[in-house]
Amino acid sequence: MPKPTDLPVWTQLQQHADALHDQPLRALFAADSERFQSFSRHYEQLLVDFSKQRITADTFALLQELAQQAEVPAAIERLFSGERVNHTEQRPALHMALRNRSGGPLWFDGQDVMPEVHRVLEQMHRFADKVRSGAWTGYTGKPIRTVVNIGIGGSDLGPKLVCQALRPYGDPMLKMLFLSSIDGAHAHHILRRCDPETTLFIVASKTFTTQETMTNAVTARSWLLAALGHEAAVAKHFVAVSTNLRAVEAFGIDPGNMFVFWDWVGGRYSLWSAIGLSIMIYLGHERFYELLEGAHALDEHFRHTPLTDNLPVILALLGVWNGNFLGADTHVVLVYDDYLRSLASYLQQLDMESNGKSIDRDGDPVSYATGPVVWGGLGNNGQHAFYQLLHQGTHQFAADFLAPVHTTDPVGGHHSILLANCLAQSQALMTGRTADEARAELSAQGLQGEALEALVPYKVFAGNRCSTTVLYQSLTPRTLGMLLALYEHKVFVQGVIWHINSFDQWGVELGKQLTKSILPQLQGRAAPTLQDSSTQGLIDYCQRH
Ligand code: G6Q
Repeated sequence: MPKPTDLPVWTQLQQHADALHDQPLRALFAADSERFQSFSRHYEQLLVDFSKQRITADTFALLQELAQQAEVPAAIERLFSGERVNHTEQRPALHMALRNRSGGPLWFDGQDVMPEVHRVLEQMHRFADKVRSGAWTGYTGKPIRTVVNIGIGGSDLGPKLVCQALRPYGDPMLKMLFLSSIDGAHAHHILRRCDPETTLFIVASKTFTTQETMTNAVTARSWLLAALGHEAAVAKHFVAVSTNLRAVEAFGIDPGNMFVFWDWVGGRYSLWSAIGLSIMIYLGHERFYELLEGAHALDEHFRHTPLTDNLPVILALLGVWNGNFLGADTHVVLVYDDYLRSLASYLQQLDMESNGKSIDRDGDPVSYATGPVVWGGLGNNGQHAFYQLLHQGTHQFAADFLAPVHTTDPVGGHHSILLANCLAQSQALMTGRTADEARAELSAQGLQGEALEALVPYKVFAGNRCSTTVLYQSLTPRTLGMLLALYEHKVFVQGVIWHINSFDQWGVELGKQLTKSILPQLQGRAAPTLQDSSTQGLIDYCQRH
């Protein structure tokens, strides 16, 4: 696979970006009344409007050419055919198998992985049904009322996002809690909300060695045993989700209460696997399958749709255009949907852990920007907080607005006001306000002369800030599955173009190793080893105080 900067089209895009510099978005809209039709695409319940991106028909054609020259279609086929696309760990990335609802096979190393996927799905299905119906009881015979997922990173963010997002579909009798941080305050506050007799802990860890998860699991087990007084209670209140059978047994969880997944599922791509057990318990198996079906529909779209209409490919190309040619180094996710309040954090991991890389697939340092800083949150709240920077700050950014056309909670006129805010913000970012417009507005408010002129510069909005708007008709399990798969594949395509491996995460290792050398010192169990003076100073301060 080629390096992007070696592709002829890369230079053409640079020249094109320079030429486009003087054409504001406003002018592009004024010149073409069909701009929305040209630069928006539908797929099932999704509408993706990218007409507020700084592109022309030429830009779009050049970006398509970039995808061709970067051999994106061949890379998609390699992904789906189970090649070891994660070359540094010698693994495929076959999360699409977890939601493959076609009945057809998906292969890895000459073996169809689907029978195993179905086996575990059925095991989850049986277990989830028992918990939901009350047939599975705690040690003292009471039904489960609280489910605590203990996991971190990929073993936390996905299940938490989906349970929050699909709350209207969840069992109102079940309280869903997510324990992730090593901060004892998190365990303390979660356990305070649990009744040991009716709580089920799901220890979710691919490796079953993660310090935070194992420490929280041990704490939860001690808490349970202190309350219920018998080791046998563990089997009724703890289940495990992992790829590591030995570690699960060593922890004391009955292998019969273990749900497996496989090395070819990356942590941040794992909510579709047994890591989604909490989701299935909360929503029930039918809704969980609908979530998988939505993601599968998007997988099919991604695999079979020509590049010009292929939503993940389009989003990926726009990200590359903004990041590598227009100078945007952050990507802000602005969500007008309270149920998706954790989406920005979820996408932050998906994108930044996948594409926050600076060594390419040949082992060479890259000479171009790769994954952006991803941030954001609830858009309407953000308007009263950080949007100032978006409208009048000095940073270049790209934005995604997301909103549902229909709300699940029709309360008075709230939803149209919410949508109006969403649409107004992307419009304001795009059009801005000229000095003449600011002057006219101030004058209409009764200001004149020097007082008016002094305020004008502050009232000007440069505009020309680009965004994509993703509307979905309503947030169902199916649409959520589609949305998440949309972003997964976008991230993959960008990794292909940037010639990096989106499926490893070596960058998280060093801090873990250093923690192990600092901890014994902090606990006073070891003599000081050779730390730098800052780290040693901080250790000493903690010990003194
Ligand atoms: C995700 C990462 C990371 C991982 C956590 C938890 O892609 O690998 O976020 O999910 O570190 O790991 P375990 O599931 O092994 O506990």
